[in-house]
Amino acid sequence: MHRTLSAAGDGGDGDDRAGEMTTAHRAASALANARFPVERAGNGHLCAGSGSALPPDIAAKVEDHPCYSEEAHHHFARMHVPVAPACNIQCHYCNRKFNCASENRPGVVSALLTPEQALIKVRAVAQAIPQLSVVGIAGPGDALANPGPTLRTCALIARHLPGMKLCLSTNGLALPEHVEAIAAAGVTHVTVTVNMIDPEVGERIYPWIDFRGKRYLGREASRILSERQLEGIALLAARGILVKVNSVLIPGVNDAHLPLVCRRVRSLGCFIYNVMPLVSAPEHGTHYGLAGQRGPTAAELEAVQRACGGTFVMRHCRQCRADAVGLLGEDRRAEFELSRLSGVPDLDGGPARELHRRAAARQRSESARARARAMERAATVGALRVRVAVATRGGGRVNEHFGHAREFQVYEAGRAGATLIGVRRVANYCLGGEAAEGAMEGVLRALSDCAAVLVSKVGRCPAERLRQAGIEAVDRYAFAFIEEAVLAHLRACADRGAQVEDDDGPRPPSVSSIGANEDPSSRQPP
Ligand code: CLF
Ligand code: SF4
Repeated sequence: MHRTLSAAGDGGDGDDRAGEMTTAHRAASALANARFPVERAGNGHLCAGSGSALPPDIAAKVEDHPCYSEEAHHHFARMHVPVAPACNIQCHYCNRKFNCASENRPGVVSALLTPEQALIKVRAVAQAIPQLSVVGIAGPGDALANPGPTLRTCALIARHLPGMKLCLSTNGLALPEHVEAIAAAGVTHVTVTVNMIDPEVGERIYPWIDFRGKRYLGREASRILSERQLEGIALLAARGILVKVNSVLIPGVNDAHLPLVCRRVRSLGCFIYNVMPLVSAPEHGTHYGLAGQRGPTAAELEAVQRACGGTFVMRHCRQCRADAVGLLGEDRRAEFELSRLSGVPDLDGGPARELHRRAAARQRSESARARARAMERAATVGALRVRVAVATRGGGRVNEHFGHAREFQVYEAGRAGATLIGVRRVANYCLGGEAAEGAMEGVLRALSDCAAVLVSKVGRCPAERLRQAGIEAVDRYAFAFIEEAVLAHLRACADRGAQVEDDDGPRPPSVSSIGANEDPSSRQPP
């Protein structure tokens, strides 16, 4: 089991991932950072806030994009419009579904939209959700295998909602010849899925591609695909479009290969790299699902992310559906089904978005000050490190009840700061006042490497179940900023003389959990 509370060696700090970089990786990193010098804040954020090292034009692209900035994802929402049904390749992990309401994975939608329908939906969402900052086209097929609908949708949104960011996701096969059209359509962010740079690995992922009117199989298909992907990434970067690369982690197929992929795409100007765990189950009907290919464990995912290194790697991806709506981790698509939208709204919600933007900026400044104060207090914890889960429903605060949480954000804290490790999805424990015992088992499994879970509220029964599993339920930081709370918990662990834990060692003693019914407004900031 991963250590939950541990002593780091010399140099152990809040972001020792950077210390794992090889010389070659440093060189690649230096090259990429020469183009996009990401601020390496102690908290591990890709940060475009005040004092950022990012050039202003890049900072403007990053600061409110929930996928390109970890911090922004607490405050800003995205939506996907499913206008791209076709695909020009086959991935062994893909089975697209166009009328599925239940599966929560990429390639799945409730209904396809025309570009005109997409515009109606975007305007409706923009009016209702002031956090909306970006509209993406992420399938359910490939955005650039459907260039007509994709580019027309972008043009319509750019014309009617000029401040909205436009984002595409593609497998990259048709990318090189579309870079200029993408830029002309106002697209500022493109994600390319790159699962390999070696055709020998690729032939275990892609059975075929369709390229210039011909079907290619096996290794030849992967060679062409890889060349096109890498060429497209370099062209995008040269054109000033921010590039994110997604890689699907497939245990036993490309897990050892992904650090090479990461280095290569970074050397070409990729801005941020995202390792996504394979989603594989027989009921999905994919080749891998039916063949029994498993997805990675949380520990395996984390190991590959660490091998890829540092703050370059995204940790907050939610593997969205192609019709997702809301904050990452939030699912509001049912509110905006086309059949519910009566006519085109007259307003685009611009004033409300601007108000939200200002409020978010104030919150982020306040959070940064709180983090700085908490880091000062945590500076003397020595080598102590602690891993905790956090229940949040947005705003960057510990503000979700334990029983309502559908996911937990897992942080690791040390004297140099708090770093997001990943997001663990769960079934929520509380169903209309009834406890779901099966869900509790899932939560305990998902948080088995955490010493504590920070929540806004927790009942006595679940708190006791957690305690028996060695996980402390802590509600004393309710409504505090997340990193402030995580660092305050680290400080509390140090203050009570927590013992360094090794794999066979004792669990830490319980940190006080103020009564579940206490009025949060009466609390002192941690
Ligand atoms: Fe959508 Fe992707 Fe644009 Fe984001 S999602 S097209 S970059 S606006 Fe984000 Fe969703 Fe992860 Fe994608 S959380 S799956 S990284
Ligand atoms: Fe499916 Fe995307 Fe692969 Fe096409 S590129 S087969 S849509 S996962």
